[in-house]
Amino acid sequence: MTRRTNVSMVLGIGLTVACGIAPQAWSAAQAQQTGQAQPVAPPQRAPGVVQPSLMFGFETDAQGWTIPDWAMEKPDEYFGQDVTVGNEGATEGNKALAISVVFPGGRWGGAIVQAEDYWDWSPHNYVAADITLPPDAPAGLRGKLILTVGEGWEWIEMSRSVQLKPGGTTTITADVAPGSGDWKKKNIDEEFRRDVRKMSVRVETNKAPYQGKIYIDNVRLE
Ligand SMILES: [Ca+2]
Repeated sequence: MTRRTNVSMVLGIGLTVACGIAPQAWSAAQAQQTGQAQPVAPPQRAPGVVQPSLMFGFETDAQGWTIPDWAMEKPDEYFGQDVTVGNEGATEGNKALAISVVFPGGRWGGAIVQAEDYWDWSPHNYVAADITLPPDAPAGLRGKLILTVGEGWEWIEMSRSVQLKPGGTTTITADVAPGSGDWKKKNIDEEFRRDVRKMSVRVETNKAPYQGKIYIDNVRLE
C-alpha cells in the first residue's frame, strides 16, 4: 500500500532525471565535496500516470498457469500436486488459483506454478500477486516471484522472499523498472520489463510440514 503512495513521489524524480541529473542526487554528490562521488540514478519510472492492469484473476479457469514439468520431475524438492480454480482465497472477484501442496517437513521444499507468454511491461513499474494461506497453514512459508526474460530465456528470481501469513493474504510486489534492486540480477535495464516470457510464483518451506492449499489471485501490473 505504501508503494502505491510512493509512486507519485518517485515519478517526479524520474521526470526530472529525463531532463538531466536529479537535483536531489546532484546536491548529495556536491555535499560529498570529494569530486569523486557520482550521483546514484533512481529507478527510471514509466512516464505519466500508471494505470494498474489485472493480468490474472482466475475467474473462469487457470488461465494457463501450471506446475512446470521440470518441477514434477523433482518430487524430492518440489511438492506441488496440482492446480485448480475455486472459490477459496479470492482477493479479486470470486475465484482464485489453488495449488495443492504436500510439504513433508524437516527440510527445504518448494511449490512452483507459472504462466508463459510474451509480455511487454514497459508502461508499468511493479508486478504484484496476492498469496493467501488457510488458517491451518504453518508459519514460516515464504513466497517470491520469478521471471524468465529475454532472448536467452534468463531465469531471474526476486532477491528476497516474503513471509506468508497463515489465515491471511500477503501481497508480493516487485519493482520492474530499470535500476530495480528487487531481482537477483544487477543492472536491470529497459529490456528486462519489455520482454518477459514466463512468470512464476514459488512458495517455500524450510521445515514446516503442510498438506493443503495455497491460493493466488489478482496478479497485476502497477
Ligand atoms: Ca479472482
